[in-house]
Amino acid sequence: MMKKVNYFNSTLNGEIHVPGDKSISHRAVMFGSIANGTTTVEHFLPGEDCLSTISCFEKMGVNIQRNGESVTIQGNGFEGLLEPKEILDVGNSGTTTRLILGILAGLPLHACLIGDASIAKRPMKRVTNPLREMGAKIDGREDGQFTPISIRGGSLKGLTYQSPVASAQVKSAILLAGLNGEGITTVTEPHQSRDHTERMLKAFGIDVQVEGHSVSIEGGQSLQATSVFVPGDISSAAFFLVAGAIVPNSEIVLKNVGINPSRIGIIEVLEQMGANIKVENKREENFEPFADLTISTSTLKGIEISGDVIPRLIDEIPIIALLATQAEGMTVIKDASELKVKETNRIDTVVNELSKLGAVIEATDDGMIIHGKKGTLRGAEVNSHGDHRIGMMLAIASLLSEGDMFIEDTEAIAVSYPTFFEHIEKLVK
Ligand code: SPQ
Repeated sequence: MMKKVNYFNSTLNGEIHVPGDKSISHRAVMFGSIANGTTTVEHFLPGEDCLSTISCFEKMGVNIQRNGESVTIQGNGFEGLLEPKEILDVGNSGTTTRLILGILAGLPLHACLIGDASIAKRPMKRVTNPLREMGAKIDGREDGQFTPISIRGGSLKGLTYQSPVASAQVKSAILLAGLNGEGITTVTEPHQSRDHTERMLKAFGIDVQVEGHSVSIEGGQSLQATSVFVPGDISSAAFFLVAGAIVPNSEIVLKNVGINPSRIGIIEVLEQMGANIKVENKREENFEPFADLTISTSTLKGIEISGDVIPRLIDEIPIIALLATQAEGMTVIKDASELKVKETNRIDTVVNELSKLGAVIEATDDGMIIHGKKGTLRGAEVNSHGDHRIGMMLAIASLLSEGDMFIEDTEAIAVSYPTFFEHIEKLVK
């Protein structure tokens, strides 16, 4: 669907609660499904990706009741999962695909996974290869690189794995398989990726050892059901953090946003660029910290974003690119070639779509260079290309773009932020 928006010359003021964290919502359903007992989840994200996860576990016989943002899962341990009679449809969700493969790797079941056109292009050997090394039988298009993928699990041996990429999905898939492996499974990453799996497994009673960038787990442990509160998603909050900083005369308060240290690269970048951002009321539940964030219109300067911080803000790079167009000077983003294997090639889509608005931005092999303050952006016909984060970035860009903006394929936004446009409307004055 093509959506016409024109928010030019508006200000943004007020308070919102962004929806629940997508990574944590997925894990709550998955871990609840393999735990013993009844798990309850509050402030679950009812986005399409997490609904795909629910539907996959329902197809494996798990009783899951959802009432809006509250979910109850009756888990019967790993053994409670049944061989699915139907194909598991993972929709647009990389997290669902890769973590389910890890869960199924150690079970004596056969399952087939399929997703949408974007999932069909995302690399899966990063998980299928180590899971095969542990003993799972996996086949799929191009030798298990792409969906459709079929898996027949079985007895696994523990693995010591040095991951070539910092990826929470790779780490999580291997650790989940390791729960059914013989002995100890250790995953070491080049940089730390988000650690929601480690934190939530602890909440479900699992002993997880973390040392530097290595995480280890001993096979044979079982998960005990618990209650999970899902904090607001910092990756969703990021769109309004940036909007509050770049739209004149604005101030936005974002309540209960997750501030897990492995996710707060966006706050670090905003602070380094000179933004007025406050983090208040810090609290923690189930080992996940959250806080209230306040952002107001700021004078920004360009910076270099590279190295260790990249995994802490990988999903925020599209909106950071827009932020950089409003900063004084140049912003250089490096070491981010993982962007090429997300819902779209996010280096190319960001550069192409922002260029249509008149931004001065170049793609590099592992990131992009953005030249800030090169004149007012102008409305144009743009396209999310089915990528929720690109769609939201373009809608925020319309706040600073003169004239009408026509955004193709805004439906994609429902993957992670179904109430996104309602929240813009609530804040726009
Ligand atoms: O689930 P999916 O499609 O991979 O979603 C994205 C997103 O932008 O929402 C990436 F495209 O987030 C990933 C994130 O990039 C979610 C995730 C997780 O929940 O474990 C981890 C990151 O990916 P990776 O490859 O670093 O593991």
